[in-house]
Amino acid sequence: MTETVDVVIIGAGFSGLYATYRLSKQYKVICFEKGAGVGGTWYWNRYPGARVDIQSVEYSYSFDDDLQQDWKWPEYFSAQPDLERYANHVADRFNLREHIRLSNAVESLRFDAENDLWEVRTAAGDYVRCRYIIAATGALSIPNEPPWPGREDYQGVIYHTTDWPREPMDLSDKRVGLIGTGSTGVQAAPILAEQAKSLTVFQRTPAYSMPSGNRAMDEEHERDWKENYPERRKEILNTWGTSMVTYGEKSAHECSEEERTQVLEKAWNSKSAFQMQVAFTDVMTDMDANEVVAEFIRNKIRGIVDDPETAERLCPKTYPVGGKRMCIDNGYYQTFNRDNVSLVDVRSAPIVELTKTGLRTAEGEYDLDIIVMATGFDAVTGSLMNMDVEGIDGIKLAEKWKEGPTTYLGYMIAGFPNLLMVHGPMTPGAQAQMITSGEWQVDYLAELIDSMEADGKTRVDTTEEAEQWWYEETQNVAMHMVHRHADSWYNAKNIEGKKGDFMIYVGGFPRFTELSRKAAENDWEGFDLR
Ligand code: NA7
Repeated sequence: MTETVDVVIIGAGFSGLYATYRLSKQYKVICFEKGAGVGGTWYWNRYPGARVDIQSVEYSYSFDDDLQQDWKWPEYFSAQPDLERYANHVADRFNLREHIRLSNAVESLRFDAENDLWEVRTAAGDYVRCRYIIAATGALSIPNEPPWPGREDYQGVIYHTTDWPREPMDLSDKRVGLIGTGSTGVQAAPILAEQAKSLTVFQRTPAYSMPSGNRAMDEEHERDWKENYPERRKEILNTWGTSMVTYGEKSAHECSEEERTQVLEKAWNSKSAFQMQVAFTDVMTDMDANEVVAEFIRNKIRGIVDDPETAERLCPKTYPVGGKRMCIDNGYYQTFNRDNVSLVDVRSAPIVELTKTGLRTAEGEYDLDIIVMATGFDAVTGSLMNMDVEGIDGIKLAEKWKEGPTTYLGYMIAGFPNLLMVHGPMTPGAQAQMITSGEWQVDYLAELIDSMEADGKTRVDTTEEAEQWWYEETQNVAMHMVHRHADSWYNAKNIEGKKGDFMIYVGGFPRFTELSRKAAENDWEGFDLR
């Protein structure tokens, strides 16, 4: 039997859940989710230490005041189980489950241009026709596992952090190897070090990280936020990263040594990585100003880590602060003072292969019972590219994007009408706090659908000119930012062979929303409505 609905939403993560809530009020909606539960990122990522790196009072939904007043976050920075519990609570509280089909990954999408309908086929055998697709497929869902040879010979166990088993594991007699020191590796290392017999951290590029200062939520802090939510949520939308910061008013160059230290000490203890990036007016645009912050962090590392050689190896020196995601940790650098932890530099001596008993780098062999890959993701485009998506005239998305993605404002792809994306390529992505910025994008797309319905339109596409304009804006804005001096998943340089254009819009959330609003107010300029 063929079902026909108005909207198919792909993904029941935080954006997909909100899209389901928002759109099911007026339209017939189905939300397909690959996982067996809701929560997206917070359903999958259950590795030891998994925790949000933005304060939970901010990293939470704003759409319903009763929800934000009722919900109690146990800690400043919630751990994965609390975030998953929150996602489930929202699904239950707003009766979203009647629209959601779990363990049901979308495999293919085909546009039927005669009828302006999408045909959706899923792994569980569902076949649905719908007028609109909202792809809330997540920026970080397809794991990146470098193709080292010898994997089949290795007799231990390999886990990518995003596929961590649900059952508790006893690591007390295990020699664990952790590859990768991004946000994930930095969170996992302290816990793995406590639980395992030994931990060897294989580091290619050291992270800049600052202490989260996480602790149990104190009542005063919670009350203060709950009393001021309406104004704070508005204010957040006007910040560069949709997260509360106090903008520095001076350039780093204008400050005395003493002033610099004062400002940076305050930022270091602010519980916000974004605060380090705005401590001075020019941290993210001027490499010399950035270096002031970088050296401050290096000195912190030198002060924490006992062994000077290890400390120096942990100091990032090849890219600017904030050029890739700055980490916020719970005792990461202190971990290297433990007797059972060692650090191996795989920049100078890369990993060559996995062996029967562990792995081999260009300099030596390491025996490991478990290898933990905290090696990141085929980010931003991976999840959509993994589906078979066919637009007008049989054009395949994988073909269109083979050199890298192009989109209009991150919402649409020319030749793929009525396919709308949340956190799509060339949106601010993780350069903004993703729940609030996701809600904003869902509201924008809902407004587009509502206006089409009101005007009797059945098709919205975009043009290659509009895509080209947004491509240039995205690349140009990055050329003014220090991000251009770092290889990261923002510019696809984390995956070998990718072109290296910016896939994340680093011009700040306010500029992104301003340009989005301008398009809407200009009769949906750049969108081709029929
Ligand atoms: P990231 O930030 O992409 O980090 C991946 C890490 O894995 C990073 O340290 C990489 O080193 C390392 N990596 C990747 N490939 C290799 C190879 N071949 N050899 C050695 N090391 C490697 O992913 P995360 O999961 O930590 O964080 C993703 C996002 O989650 C984060 O941005 C936040 O938004 C939350 P590299 O730096 O590439 O040299």
